[in-house]
Amino acid sequence: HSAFDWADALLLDNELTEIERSVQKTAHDFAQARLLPGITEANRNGSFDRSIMKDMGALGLLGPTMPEAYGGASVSHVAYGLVSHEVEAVDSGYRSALSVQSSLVIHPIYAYGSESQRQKWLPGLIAGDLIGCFGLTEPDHGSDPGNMATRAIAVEGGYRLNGAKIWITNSPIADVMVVWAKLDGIIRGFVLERGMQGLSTPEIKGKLALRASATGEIVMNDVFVPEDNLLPGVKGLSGPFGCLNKARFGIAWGALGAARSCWTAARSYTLDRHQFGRPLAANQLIQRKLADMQTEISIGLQACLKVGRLLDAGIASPEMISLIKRNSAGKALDIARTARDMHGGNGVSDEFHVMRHMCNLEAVNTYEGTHDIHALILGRAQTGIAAFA
Ligand code: TGC
Ligand code: FAD
Repeated sequence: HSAFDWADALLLDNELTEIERSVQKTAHDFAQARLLPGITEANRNGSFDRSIMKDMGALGLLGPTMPEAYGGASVSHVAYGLVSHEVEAVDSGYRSALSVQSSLVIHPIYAYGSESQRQKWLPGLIAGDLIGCFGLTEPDHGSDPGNMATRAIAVEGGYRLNGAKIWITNSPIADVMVVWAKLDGIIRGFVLERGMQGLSTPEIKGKLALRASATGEIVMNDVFVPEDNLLPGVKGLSGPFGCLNKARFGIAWGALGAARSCWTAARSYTLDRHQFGRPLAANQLIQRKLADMQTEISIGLQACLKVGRLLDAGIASPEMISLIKRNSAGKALDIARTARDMHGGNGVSDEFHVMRHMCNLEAVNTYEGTHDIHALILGRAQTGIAAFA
């Protein structure tokens, strides 16, 4: 038999292609060298440095599955998942910025946009010169976006939009905003640009999660949007949900990156720290916690890999993505809470990182469909009964 690698118990690395391994290494080295050193200060100050997006773009980490014709790296969904995993190992806020840009802005412009819209926005977004955001959630419609109140009406040369989106990652710093609104009762996607009259993006202050990510509103007061900024290729809820499928897939990989950091931190800490004359790690209770973390992360990543291969083969279903998003986010949150506990008093200090991950994962468990909403999606799929309402 071969030796057991505790850090990669089920040999995920063996399943990757050469290209995927090299993308993972690029993302890992970038995250550790460029993101990790500043994260504690950024989290304390609640600040996001927009040059991070340019640096990600320069390495091909934004919209990595996009064709080369638009500046993309044209790599697999698994490679995209690995990028999310490595970036979120440092902070879920940085992975949020990457997810929104890649899955919620670049993807819809590519999948639903005209050729001229692709040419206009994709190269800048993929390079990180432009920052995008995605407005679906509203103050009164979060889990139930189908009942959104934002309206578009047709006017000479385009549309007028009225409404408000809330909890929007990157809205305060975004140059372009993919906004979903009802036009004659049907949900359509519009690309708004900073500077349009009547458009504002106030920042949300006082967050106790994802502090290193900018979050805000998109307030639209009679905003005129030219005809050229309507995404022609999609109508109805399947538009925003088609984007969410991609983002939720990346989050499933990402949350386990945060979990991995918490697990390995708890392992190192309990090996180093002595109480009662021996390492904490010598205790059965501690080892059991480490074994549970290793098990959930290893199994969870195999599920992400499986769904990634199915996505690349074009045969993944949205329910599979709900299953892994829910599993990864929920398990990662449990792991982060346990790792925080295993660090004792030091665990509440930001210098040890685990509590920051724990707070972030509360939001990760909520956004992109809450843990319970994904349970209801899976419940509907197996009973045929929609329990939402
Ligand atoms: P339902 O009847 O289920 O479906 C309506 C139409 O949509 C289609 N559809 C999908 N299409 C593609 N992919 C999916 N996953 C789809 N799910 C549904 C469906 O086929 C149907 O199409 P058609 O053509 O027949 O009309 O709609 P419902 O209103 O009953 O939906 C229920 C529910 C709960 C599943 C859905 O509303 C839901 O998923 N809610 C959660 C909302 C959510 O996830 N919001 C995320 C906002 S973005 C965000 O959080 C970004 S944070 C990112 C970061 O910072 O990293
Ligand atoms: P609600 O829908 O009000 O849910 C509250 C609680 O009720 C939850 O526990 C939920 O599970 C439960 N619940 C709701 N309906 C049911 C039901 N039928 N049965 C049982 N339980 C139910 N949105 C965007 O559009 N773009 C973004 O970029 C974005 N970024 C975000 C960033 C952050 C930091 C956060 C926190 C959120 C972000 N969101 C974004 C919004 C996010 O998607 C929503 O918060 C999420 O979908 C939940 O909606 P809600 O907050 O209105 O909660």
